[in-house]
Amino acid sequence: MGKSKAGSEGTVRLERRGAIAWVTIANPPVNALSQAVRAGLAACVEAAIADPDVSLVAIRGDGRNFVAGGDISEFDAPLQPPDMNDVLATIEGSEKPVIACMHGNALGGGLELALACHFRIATPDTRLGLPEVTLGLIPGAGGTRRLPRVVGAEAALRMILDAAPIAAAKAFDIGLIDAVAVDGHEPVCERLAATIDKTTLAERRVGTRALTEVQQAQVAAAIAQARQSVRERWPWSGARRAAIDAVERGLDGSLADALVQERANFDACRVSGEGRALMHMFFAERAATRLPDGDATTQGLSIGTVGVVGAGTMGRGIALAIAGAGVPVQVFESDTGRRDAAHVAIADHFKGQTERGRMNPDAAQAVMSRIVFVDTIAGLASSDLVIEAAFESLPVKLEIFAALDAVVGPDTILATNTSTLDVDAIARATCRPDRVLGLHFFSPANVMRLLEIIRAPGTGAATLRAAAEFARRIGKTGVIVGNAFGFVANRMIFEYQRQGEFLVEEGATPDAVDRALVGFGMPMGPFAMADMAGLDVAWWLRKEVPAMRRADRRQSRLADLLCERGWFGQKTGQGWFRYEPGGRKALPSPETDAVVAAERIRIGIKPRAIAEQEILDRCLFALVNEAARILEAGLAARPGDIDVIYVHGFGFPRWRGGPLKWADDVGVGHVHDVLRDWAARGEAWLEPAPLLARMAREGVGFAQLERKGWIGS
Ligand code: T1G
Repeated sequence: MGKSKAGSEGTVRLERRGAIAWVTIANPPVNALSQAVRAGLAACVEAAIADPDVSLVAIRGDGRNFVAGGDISEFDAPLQPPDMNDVLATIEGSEKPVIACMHGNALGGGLELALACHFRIATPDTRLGLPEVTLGLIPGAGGTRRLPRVVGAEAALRMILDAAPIAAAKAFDIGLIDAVAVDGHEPVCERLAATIDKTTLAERRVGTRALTEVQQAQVAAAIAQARQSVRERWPWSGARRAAIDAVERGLDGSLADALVQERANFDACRVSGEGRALMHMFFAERAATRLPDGDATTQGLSIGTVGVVGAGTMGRGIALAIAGAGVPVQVFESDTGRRDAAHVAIADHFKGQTERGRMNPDAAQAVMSRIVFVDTIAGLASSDLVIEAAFESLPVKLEIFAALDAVVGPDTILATNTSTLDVDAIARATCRPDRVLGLHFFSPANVMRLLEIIRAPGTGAATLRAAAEFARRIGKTGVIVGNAFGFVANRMIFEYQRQGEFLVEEGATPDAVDRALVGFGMPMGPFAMADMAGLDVAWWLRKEVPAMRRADRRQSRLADLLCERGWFGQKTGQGWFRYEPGGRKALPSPETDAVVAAERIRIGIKPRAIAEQEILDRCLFALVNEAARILEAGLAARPGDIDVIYVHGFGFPRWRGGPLKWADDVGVGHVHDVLRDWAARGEAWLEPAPLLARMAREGVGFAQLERKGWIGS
């Protein structure tokens, strides 16, 4: 599991001002409750309680956050003392009132710390939550015991299962905090220090408090509703089931028993496949735009104004993503008709959003006002970043980049949204190759979070850093990848889909292949996904891009045969599946089956029954094998980057940690052996990549590759 710079150190300061002891947690950047912080917190609270001049202990966080939770990087081993529950027992058992002064993020162990305090206040910006299940964990420091006693079982279970933080105002409404500190923490603490009645402390000790009659009355329904919602929304989430069990056990009985049970459930989650996978994803997402150490010192460029070239589907989607993140964007489109069509399409988009209640009219108007169309490329002259989203033709793009070179400033970053062309060829055609890179958005660009940041050989570190920061700012999950055909996401999906088509040639149906992969956890199967994207897109690529039709690889004609009949998928009502007019439900298509049957005869394949396991092995191990080829070529810096790409780009189940984390769990040796067996049966392209063979030979998993130095070697 990843390590972050947060949590490895951390200190806690104690300073007394008058009768108030201020205990400040300082463990940048998020004040994670590392071992050092837990020890420091215990020492400072004990010292404050022992100080005769102290009448109130106030706990707060340094920097932008209160406390973002337990230190996740410590969870790949048994927790080290001091145990957070012991630290919280000292706080809750104190004879002097302890108040949690929250701001920024108060999440996980941070909120559990606040729940053990006798009073809780938060500035208006505070976000309070127990997001542990997103890590495959459960609250492990009394949250499943204390939260239901403060807000009731129903609200507590909703917070734990949804894992969505709530704002300070909402927290006040449900009784989670005692006050919204609109004028800062100090005035509230000073008032409290002067008026506190120590006799009331006992009832403020939440952990030992009994449920009220009202709270007791809602328990059965709340638990039943919680279990039902997990069955319906998160059937794969063992953590959510474990959290409900802990809450249910903690509703009665002693605090000590409840904490023992909660910790047992927490530890079981911590070592579970789901927990390892989700914690892997947490760190992998944050590492995916990290530059190699040598580049890390490079001062970045700042991106204020952004231009987009092209108002087609991608250009509009990119403009919507940027404007939706609060960044003004100018769109250059030379063709009046396309410019007008874009205006209409954007207005329709927001009309639909407001009519469906997804956006209020004022917010929609604010976003629309950030999108300005210009009719000359000179209109983009003041841009700090220009994203080209024009027709997928190298001559067209070279002409655009030459024109941009002439009008924008010397430090302006020029990005191409190409999905198939050589970013290096485009960069070398400009006078600023160090400021040129690819920003590969996925359609629809205003919805899909993945953004491949394509690093050409000449792309400068400052440019990459600026692009990575820009990706975060517009809510995208950026991943820096190398410049080769298909980059990473499409290169892998091509192999996955090719195996699916081979399986249909050999006897499977599109529906059987899709059902097998949906059963694995994919949101859609390869054939329904292709029908949704439009078969004509890949058809055009196969005709225009030689790399799509390599002679050294088995090719299937099935998709071409469908396209030659004008069957492009959902958009034409017929593709791999059939669709009712205006419908999107994939229905078996006798016409497609007839085309497949005829093709089998033409190529001399006698259809056979194909087991589900074969479908999974060939489609998913093909992904892993292509990823190994990408890593050995150094086109991705780390296996986790590929996991992030595939989870965010194609919905690989996050709770499996992405294809390479999953391959490690399955066993690289097993993956290798299955691929080798298929290669021996004629599937030449399933021959294990040299890197995969080496890993299998030496018993090395993807998680060890960075340390081994085998990436790009
Ligand atoms: N532990 C360790 N490192 C953490 C961390 C954590 N809880 N949270 C963040 N980091 C690192 C992160 O890897 C990155 O490192 C840096 O801090 C900045 O993070 C005991 C068991 C708070 C909303 O799930 O949601 O409490 O890449 O880029 O965008 O019962 O961090 O710089 O080396 O995300 O400003 C529950 C996780 C934990 C919250 C801030 N808490 N964190 O977002 O910064 S389990 C969470 C976040 C727990 C208890 C249970 C976000 C943030 P690096 P960042 P950000």
